[in-house]
Amino acid sequence: MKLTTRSLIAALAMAGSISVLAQTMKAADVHPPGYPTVVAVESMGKKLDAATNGRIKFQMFPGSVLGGEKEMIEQTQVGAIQILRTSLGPVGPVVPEVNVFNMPFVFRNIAHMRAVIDGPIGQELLDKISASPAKMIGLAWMDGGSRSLYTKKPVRKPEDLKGQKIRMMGNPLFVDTMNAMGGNGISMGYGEVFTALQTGVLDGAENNPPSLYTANHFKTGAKYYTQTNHLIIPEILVMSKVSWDKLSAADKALVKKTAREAQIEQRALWDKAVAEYTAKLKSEGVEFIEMDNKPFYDATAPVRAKYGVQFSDLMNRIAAVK
Ligand code: GTR
Repeated sequence: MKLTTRSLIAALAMAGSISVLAQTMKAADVHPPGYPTVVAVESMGKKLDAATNGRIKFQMFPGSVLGGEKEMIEQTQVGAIQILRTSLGPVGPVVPEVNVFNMPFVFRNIAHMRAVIDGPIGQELLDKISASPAKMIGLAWMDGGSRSLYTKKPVRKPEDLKGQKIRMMGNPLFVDTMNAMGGNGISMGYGEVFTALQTGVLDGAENNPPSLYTANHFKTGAKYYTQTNHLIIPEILVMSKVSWDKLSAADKALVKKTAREAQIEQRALWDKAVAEYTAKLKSEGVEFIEMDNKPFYDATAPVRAKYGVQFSDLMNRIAAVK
């Protein structure tokens, strides 16, 4: 039998060593090119390309071109997307254990969230995702800052939210959070929010400054940005288990290493983006409303009680992280 490269590759593939095959992994994100998460994942792809002599590469699909986060999570589960950067919010319905990080005011501030995700609890949650039946491997965390409310009418206290329809990410926990905060929580994909704000289907939404700016939501009249900081949700980089299982042990280690480097790179880019987009929003006339967020914290206590009961030990451990 003549042994051509092609027949050798085919034989190896049949023998299960298919990681020798060059593969371009589809990487997806709802954010546009240039956004910190997109840049960090692209740079991870370049490192993998260089380290494997082109055997593993990423092709980035930014700006929701492959769908919203719910749809992209589903595609990742079946292996149609290989690398996904998503908020942890919409992961909650498929891996309920991660909801501990999705609870309102579970982190005191960004520094606290970072200390938790960088430590053993962060690793435990990544491992829980990988071990769950969701068919996704938790590779690394990314920073999604702190989410606050933006509305067409100024809001300073829970009573001001009465009757206001506020978009929340797809997870019943967030709808309950908004209802507890005084508004009417409406679950909707990120890509639909702009039109819904414009047409009056929504009165507001909530997010961090880079998202508020890059998704143009502030251009719909939702220009009052109330600093509730009610959700500090880390974002996550996951790989489809279907693709992961095809990698050699050495490639798995390389993917994990470069993912961790992407986490570090994204954090630095994120801090710059928050400063830059906060300044841009202000210069576009967005009013940042500083207020006491304790009434919002108090109002969401029943949500922490309802969803947190299954995580009480973990929540104590999170609270104990300095
Ligand atoms: C952004 C986050 C996205 C997405 C979006 C949303 O802050 O980076 O992953 O979750 O919010 O509100 O849907």
